[in-house]
Amino acid sequence: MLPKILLLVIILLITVVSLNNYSRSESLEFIIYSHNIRFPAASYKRSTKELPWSNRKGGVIGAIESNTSNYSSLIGLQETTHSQLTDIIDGLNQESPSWSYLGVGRDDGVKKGEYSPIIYNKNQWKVLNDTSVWLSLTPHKPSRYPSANKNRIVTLGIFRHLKTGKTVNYLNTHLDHKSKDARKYSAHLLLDLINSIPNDYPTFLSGDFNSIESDEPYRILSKKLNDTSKVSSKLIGSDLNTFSGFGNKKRYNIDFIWYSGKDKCIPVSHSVVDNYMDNGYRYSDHRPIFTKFIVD
Ligand SMILES: *[C@@H]1O[C@H](CO)[C@@H](O)[C@H](O)[C@H]1NC(C)=O
Ligand SMILES: *[C@@H]1O[C@H](CO)[C@@H](O)[C@H](O)[C@H]1NC(C)=O
Ligand SMILES: *[C@@H]1O[C@H](CO)[C@@H](O)[C@H](O)[C@H]1NC(C)=O
Ligand SMILES: *[C@@H]1O[C@H](CO)[C@@H](O)[C@H](O)[C@H]1NC(C)=O
Ligand SMILES: CC(=O)N[C@H]1CO[C@H](CO)[C@@H](O)[C@@H]1O
Repeated sequence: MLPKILLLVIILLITVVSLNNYSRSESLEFIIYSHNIRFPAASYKRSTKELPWSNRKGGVIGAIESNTSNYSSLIGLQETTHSQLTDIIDGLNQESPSWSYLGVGRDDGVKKGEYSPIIYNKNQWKVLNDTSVWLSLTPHKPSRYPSANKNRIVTLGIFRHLKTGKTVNYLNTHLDHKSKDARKYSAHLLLDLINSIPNDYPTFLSGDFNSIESDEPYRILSKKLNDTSKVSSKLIGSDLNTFSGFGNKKRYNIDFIWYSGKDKCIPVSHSVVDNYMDNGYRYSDHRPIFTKFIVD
């Protein structure tokens, strides 16, 4: 008699524990935000409508704050020097002193040159892995692909979301603006890097790809990843071109957010944010983009 009761009690316990587990497996609703903020160009290098960084930074920080504050978020920037990164982290930390970043300067692997940083809130995420890889033939040290104009880098972070326990892989990058060959090589390298991540969690890749949809890097990436501007249920924005220039002449769509997550990951909406400040000047020559995801 006793063993039967014991068995019943054990079954009951297991049921209670697994129901409890089930109710706790909350999905993660979060934002990937990406923006090429334009390096702080010296006055002789600025275009006519381009204001100095000191006059643009409020717009860059304000856009991050207003567009990401409703959800947990991971923020990928491009063309970001160390001093710009310091300004942005300081700006965000005025609201809550919990913002930090991953990434290194692409010229020396420390602070020199532009970063492709990932900015995150320590109250939302725990960093499980922080890796910087150069888009070159020697990816583990500061270096340049032979035909590229600059050193190019990708920042990879693996993040655990504290509240839901969900894990995501996130990469942020900026491909070369001059060399077609370097961009193609970089697209393959990015896919190889994604393939080498030793887990099955959803993976996100954002950046300025200096490539439009009909270019080869886009086609290479789209064989393995989904472009959220194509597959999200909702597309938000009055001008969907991500590159605006500081004037109003040039328009291209070269910034993308990609993901691979199959049925575990739903892109709910994709937004292209206006880049004008109240004074009629733009805070960057690119518009920020962001995708809201649900991860199960
Ligand atoms: C409950 O969740 C924990 C952690 O996710 C897991 O290790 C454990 O096996 C689960 N228990 C049951 C009964 O599903
Ligand atoms: C954040 O939530 C507020 C209140 O619901 C809403 O007005 C605002 O548009 C939301 N912001 C974004 C970027 O969705
Ligand atoms: C981070 O991930 C990279 C690439 O998968 C791996 O080589 C490295 O050992 C990892 N580092 C840590 C600290 O887990
Ligand atoms: C891309 O999206 C489709 C649905 O729109 C989905 O079936 C497919 O698994 C996704 N691919 C990846 C790599 O996540
Ligand atoms: C929906 C929303 O709040 N969008 C904001 C994103 O950031 C820009 C720039 O600050 C705002 O103008 C938008 O209102």
